[in-house]
Amino acid sequence: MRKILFISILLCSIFSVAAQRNLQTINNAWKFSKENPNNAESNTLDDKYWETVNIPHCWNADAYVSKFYYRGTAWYRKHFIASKDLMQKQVFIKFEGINVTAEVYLNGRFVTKHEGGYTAFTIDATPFLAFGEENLLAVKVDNSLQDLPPLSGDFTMFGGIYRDVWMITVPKQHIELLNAGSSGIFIQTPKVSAESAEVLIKGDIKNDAGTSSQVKVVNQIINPEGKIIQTLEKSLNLKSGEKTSFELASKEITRPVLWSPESPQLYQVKTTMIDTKNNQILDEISNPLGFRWFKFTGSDGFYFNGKPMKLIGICRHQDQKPLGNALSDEMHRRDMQLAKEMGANFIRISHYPQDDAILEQCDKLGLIAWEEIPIVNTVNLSDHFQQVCKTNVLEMVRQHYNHPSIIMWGYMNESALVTVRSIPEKDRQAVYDKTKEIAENLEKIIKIEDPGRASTIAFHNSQIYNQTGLSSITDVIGWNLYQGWYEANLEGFDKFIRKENEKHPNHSLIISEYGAGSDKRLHSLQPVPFDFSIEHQQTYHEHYLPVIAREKYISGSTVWNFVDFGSASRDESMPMINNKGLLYTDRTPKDVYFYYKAFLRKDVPVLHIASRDWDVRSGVQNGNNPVISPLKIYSNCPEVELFADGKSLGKKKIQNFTAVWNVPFAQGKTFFHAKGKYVGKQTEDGMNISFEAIPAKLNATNIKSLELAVNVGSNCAFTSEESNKTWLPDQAYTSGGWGYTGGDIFYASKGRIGSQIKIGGTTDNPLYQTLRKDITSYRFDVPEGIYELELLFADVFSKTGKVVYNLTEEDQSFEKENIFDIVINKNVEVKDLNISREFGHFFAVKKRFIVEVKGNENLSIEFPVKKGSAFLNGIKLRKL
Ligand code: GCB
Ligand code: CA
Repeated sequence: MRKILFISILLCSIFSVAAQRNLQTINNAWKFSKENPNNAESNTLDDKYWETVNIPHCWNADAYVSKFYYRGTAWYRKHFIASKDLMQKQVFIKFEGINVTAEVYLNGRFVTKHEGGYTAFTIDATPFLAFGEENLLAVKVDNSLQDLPPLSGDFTMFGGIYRDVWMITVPKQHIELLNAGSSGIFIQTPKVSAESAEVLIKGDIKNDAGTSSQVKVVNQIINPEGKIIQTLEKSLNLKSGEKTSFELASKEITRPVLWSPESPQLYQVKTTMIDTKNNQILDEISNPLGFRWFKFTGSDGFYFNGKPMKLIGICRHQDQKPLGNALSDEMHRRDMQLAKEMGANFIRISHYPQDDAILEQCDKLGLIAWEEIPIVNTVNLSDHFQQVCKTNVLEMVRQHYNHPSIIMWGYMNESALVTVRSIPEKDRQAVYDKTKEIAENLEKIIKIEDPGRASTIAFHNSQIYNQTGLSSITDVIGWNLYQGWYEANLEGFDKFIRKENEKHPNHSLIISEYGAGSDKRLHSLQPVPFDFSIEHQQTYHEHYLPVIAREKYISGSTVWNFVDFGSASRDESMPMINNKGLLYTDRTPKDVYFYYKAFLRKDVPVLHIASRDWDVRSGVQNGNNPVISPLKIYSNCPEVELFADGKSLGKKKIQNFTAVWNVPFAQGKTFFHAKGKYVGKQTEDGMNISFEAIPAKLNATNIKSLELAVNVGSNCAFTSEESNKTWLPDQAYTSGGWGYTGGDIFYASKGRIGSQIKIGGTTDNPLYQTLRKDITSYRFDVPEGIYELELLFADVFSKTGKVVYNLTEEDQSFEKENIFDIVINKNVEVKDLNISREFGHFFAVKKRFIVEVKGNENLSIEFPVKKGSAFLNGIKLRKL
């Protein structure tokens, strides 16, 4: 103990810490304006009335309200004092991320322009600063569509300075800070096995002083226990203004502690620059180091540290409603924690480089990572476009070079999607050629920069990538597959990927995306693709995951998407949100998250009553019979017993980490409790479910307290978030009961129930998006009395634009004028109703009527057609 103390005192006295690197955020109290005044960069401009904001900042709250969110320029200004002491120093400012382009000015003078919204950049502020005085840092930010990636994409292009800004102050002699936003130090493990490893450390140092100096670069390799195991050093003479590279190889490290998802053991490399004259520390930084190796194969899948491993994980976007992309570091870290807890060992950082906090967490928690730049959907032919791609790849690789979690660099996602769909055929070949040229050039850069990692790109379900040769460029290819969602059946997935492997046995494959949308408000006992029910999403994942786990040639997979994310141009059930997440935007896990957890976690018991997404239920009841409704459990226990209000409903074997009980529900609340044993450990879960029983036959007694609401034209029950009212799935009329007669469920295109277009004037989109067309009548066999009747309409019979990311060949491309009457018990209540003319297309219309039902005439609403089709989107009946 005494000895250690002595040494550390000694170290301090040898390497004086007087002149070290100073790092601090400059995030608070920036001025912000979208007014774009002239001279916005100038010190004389008065910004007193500008909004005061903190970084991370995003200006696009409007992207949760409208697809026409603000995409343009805005200014940020930061006033700060640069102290006189800094005069002897070199001062840098690092911007971790500004979307999409940034022009930086200091004290009115132009410093730099950075293009690309997802990589960091650093400026040397020194020559622009006024020491001992107030300075002005002004940044013009532009998130409009420009000649750089991404040209399009199924995600919101949130604008702003949305990641941290740092001020980094160092002595005149320092580790290089202007190398593509990197740390300036690059660590490789050219040899690594369980027996031994070697480390290669490269870097640049810089002398910004007017005189030359003699320095020493000392690199300490520190093991996970904090012990220095090797010190590599080199003396260098630095002339004034000179930048010098160094390269140091370690001696053999025997039996290195390996980094892996189960045991993410990290070494550190501490790089210290010392002034030889006085032994003072000039500059010092630490970088992570991990010992691991891996191999992708076409037929055998993936190997990590010499052993087969299935990569199973997530894709992740960087936003969170309502903040846009302006997340704090702890929010990023929380997401990685949630992924790790689920049992993921892999993440595709999609579709662009993300915050350093993400990579830091991947290293620490043991999440193997794929990171990529955002060439999405298509490319431009310009040299400028390609140049930005190259710069962004270089920045990504250099900035995140030292993270052992990263094993793969990617650079394209579905790069032919828009090319195929939206570029005229005669121009397409040129775009394919350019896409390939860009891919080949980026591939070269990656292999020169970082020969130790694999390269990859992701494709959509099309043979165009094989035909154009794009699938032969990278080490690994990713397939984004949505059979059972955008295409008809789930098994199409198994067939497609098996065939790919047969045709191209040497392609190393990852299922880089697969997923299905879900909306907590929608529930179905007969789920179908594209109904956005919670149940269909569960069915989808319960099919895909076992196939991925079973097929040996599949190296791994990443779910699309970990969290519901912002996509302003998307409509569907939750406009402006892509709801394929395993978690909601606020990071509450959906039940299906626990399917993954049960499947993946072997170290802890998992038992989850999968009804948090469906704890308010309803169903149609015949007489006094209980209503049967399924209750699902996700668990890794072999067997589970379920109890309802303390009474056992029996034990069930768990299959595919799932068991379903058909539970007899009665009106009211039931407490469910489940018990199991996992590797000798007891585990349990409990929750309340409330149930509303809706009578199949209506009579004078049960009608009194009833508000009967039906989601016409849908297989799903819909619960409004605002009123908590549930609209039952539609049903056909039978004598003595209630339901529709005539007509069909409306499909916007093959396999897509309802319309996918946003409905104006409501937040209950799914209720209005589904409808019954050519309906003859809706009937309720009810006793006499006075009723309030509510009819819901939205005319969706209109041409709509091509929504390219919808991955469908078909669009809603019909147009039809619809005129019909509303006749209630033979009385024409509304004549020649033309919804679209009166209210516009895709607009929610609710009509209420007070009707009297006499004797035993019952209630019948008819829709005689004058032109086009009659239709009905929802109906509600209440006795007064
Ligand atoms: C894809 C895209 C991704 C979309 C996803 C979807 O294939 O790569 O950006 O968000 O599909 O949900 O449609
Ligand atoms: Ca409906």
